[in-house]
Amino acid sequence: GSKDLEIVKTYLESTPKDVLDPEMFGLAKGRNVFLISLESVQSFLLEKKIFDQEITPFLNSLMKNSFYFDQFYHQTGHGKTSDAEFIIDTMLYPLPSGAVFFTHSQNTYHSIPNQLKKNGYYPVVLHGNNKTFWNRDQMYKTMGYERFFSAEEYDITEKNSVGWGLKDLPFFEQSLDKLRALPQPFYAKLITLTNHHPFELNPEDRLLPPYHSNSETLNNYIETVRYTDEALKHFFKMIKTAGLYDNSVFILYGDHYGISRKHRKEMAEFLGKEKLTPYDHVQLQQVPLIIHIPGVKGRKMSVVSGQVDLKPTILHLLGNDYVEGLGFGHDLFAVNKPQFAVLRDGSFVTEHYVYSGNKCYSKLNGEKTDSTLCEPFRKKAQNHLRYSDKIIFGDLNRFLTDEKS
Ligand code: GP9
Ligand code: MN
Repeated sequence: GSKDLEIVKTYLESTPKDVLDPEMFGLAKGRNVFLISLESVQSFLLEKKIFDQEITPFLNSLMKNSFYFDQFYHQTGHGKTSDAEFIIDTMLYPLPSGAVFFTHSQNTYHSIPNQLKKNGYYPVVLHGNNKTFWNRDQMYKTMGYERFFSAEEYDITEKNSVGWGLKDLPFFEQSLDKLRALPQPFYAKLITLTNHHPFELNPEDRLLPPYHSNSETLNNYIETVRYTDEALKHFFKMIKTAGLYDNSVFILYGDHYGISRKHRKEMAEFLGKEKLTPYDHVQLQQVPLIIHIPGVKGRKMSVVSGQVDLKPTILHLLGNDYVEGLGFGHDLFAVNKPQFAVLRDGSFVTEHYVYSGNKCYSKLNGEKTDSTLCEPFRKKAQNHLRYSDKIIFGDLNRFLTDEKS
């Protein structure tokens, strides 16, 4: 136990500390937080048109008034949505196999909610699925959430459901009623659902002309992403009407990919490429990250980063100069943010390289390059994953005190 703790601590202490941007530190202090999980939304659809129509018109316009990260990667494994939640709340990686929400729900985690409660925040989760899915009811208690509004607290009918359940628009509508009744400031995680494989949608919710590739999955995906985008547009309107907009901060992220490798032929066609290489596959793991702070203009942030970086970013934005717990993230606004994202399968991205399947690619043009150029980063990637696994398997966070060290 404690020997591993020393090894991990020594490693973490050997890495450079975040040099915070004073303009960003505490910028959203005391505001409500809307953390919105965009089910299966990948970045390749952003700012893209089919038949001359935008697929994500609302997100595209929101991005223009936000901090928008165009090199942000998901880092999930078998635990899918729950892995994304885990990474964000703990700045740890998910496990090499299985879902940490199931296997390690009794560990100690210095999660975002656990730390924010000390700032007077009220952390909640809202999601229109059964509370036991991904063992959420257990894990959310461990993570320090005060309330979990799950399917049983929503009015779910045949009419307002499709595919996996409650459609995103009625989900947002009913969620707003619940949010209005909460103590403020709240930290609310809202998990969308309609854009989930196999991407079913009612005819009246289809807002784009049908796309015709040989992949029914891709065709449907484009429509459901468009639907979720529309639901978000309405949600923002409702939030403004409710008077909750100005004193809040909005963080929207894609949880993981929606289109698997199986559809690479149709994806290549969609992207106008001859074929997709392992380099392209890694680049397709980019998911949206939009941090919208009403009253702040924002800008495009081209920093190689991943979900693990969200915890320090959120805590710093809310005015915490200390981030509790052992973990691997770096503030996305830090002046010295390392340009680095490792995926759970060991692939990684740096400022100049993309590494996948034992091959090193130039990030600029996707061509194979001398693998010794990737070597130092490969070691770093392995260390991150290995030490993160040690922390989870050994429940090492339980040995830390809550106090600043
Ligand atoms: C289910 C939702 C989707 O509650 O989170 O789960 P996923 O299959 O994407 O992990
Ligand atoms: Mn998901």
